[in-house]
Amino acid sequence: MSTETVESPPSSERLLEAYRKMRTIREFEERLHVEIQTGEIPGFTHLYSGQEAIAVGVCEHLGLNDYIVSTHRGHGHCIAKGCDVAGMMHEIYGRATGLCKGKGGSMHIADFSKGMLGANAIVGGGPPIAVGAAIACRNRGDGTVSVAFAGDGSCNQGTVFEAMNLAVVLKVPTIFIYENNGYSEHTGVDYAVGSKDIAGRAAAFGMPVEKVDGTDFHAVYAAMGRALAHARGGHGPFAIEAIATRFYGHFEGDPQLYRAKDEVKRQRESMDCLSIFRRTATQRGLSEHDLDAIDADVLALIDRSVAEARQAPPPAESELTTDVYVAY
Ligand SMILES: Cc1ncc(C[n+]2csc(CCOP(=O)(O)OP(=O)(O)O)c2C)c(N)n1
Ligand SMILES: [Mg+2]
Repeated sequence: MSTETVESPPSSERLLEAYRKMRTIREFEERLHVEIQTGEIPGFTHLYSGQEAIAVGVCEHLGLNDYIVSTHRGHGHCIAKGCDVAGMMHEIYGRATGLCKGKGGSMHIADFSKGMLGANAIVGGGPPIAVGAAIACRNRGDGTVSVAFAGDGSCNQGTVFEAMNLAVVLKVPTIFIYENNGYSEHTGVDYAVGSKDIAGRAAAFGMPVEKVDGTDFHAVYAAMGRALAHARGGHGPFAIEAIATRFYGHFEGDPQLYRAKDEVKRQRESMDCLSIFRRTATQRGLSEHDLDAIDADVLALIDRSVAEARQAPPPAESELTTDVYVAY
């Protein structure tokens, strides 16, 4: 029987799985960045590249029955929670074979069978949903939790304040993950966040908080272990502020005139969670050979997913008005 607890350091198997997920997110995004320029992908797309250690450090702790609620920058959260990568690619291409039958696309992708309750185009829209899900978790009494991913921009939204307050008052197992990537659209955190202390805002509602380096998988994983022990133990919500950066613009096509000329280049050199992970991988018992093999597998998976998505049919016209309401 495994003696692994939420607070144990990750096993080698888990580290390899975490690396696979982070690499999958990265290659998924790098490939989308290229494919979007062909004009074949409809709708708006926000890339997660650079923030992979956050989604994976958090979700590696979660089971199938735990919930996550995502943001408009949701591909990484989906992959980390175990959504089918090809199904996601088909969805983003708007194909009938996609996770949401091609009707959701990048910003409304969801897979309830994996506990992924949806991306969300409303900034600050996720935390209230996560608190609702956590009420269900608590009522079932099965130890499950919900996680709300939210950007630094959402920390100025009233919905997030209300959700945090309610989570504390009702003592429900929600873990709020503030992903501080330095920008809300084109506005810097330094300008837009009055207190400059995002985690401190969550603390003010009466929950424990931690601030971590979001480019370090191990730091995120350890903090999430402590958050989960707290939430699963019936002690109520917990918040983590994870600091990282995004390697692309706010949306695909953003000219990024608000960033210094070589900012992204410097960040790719010093804040790449995959390079940071690989730097200490051998000391943690992983082999370069295994990591290289994962890289090759992932590239093949992404190639296959794109090729198949291109060939797949769009939703039929007769499907236009189905799936508008949930059937109970
Ligand atoms: C309620 C609401 N206000 C404004 C917007 C427009 N908008 C879309 S994304 C975004 C920035 C969000 O920034 P952040 O929360 O930091 O997430 P990031 O894009 O950095 O991942 C804004 C203002 C929106 N979608 N919803
Ligand atoms: Mg942001």
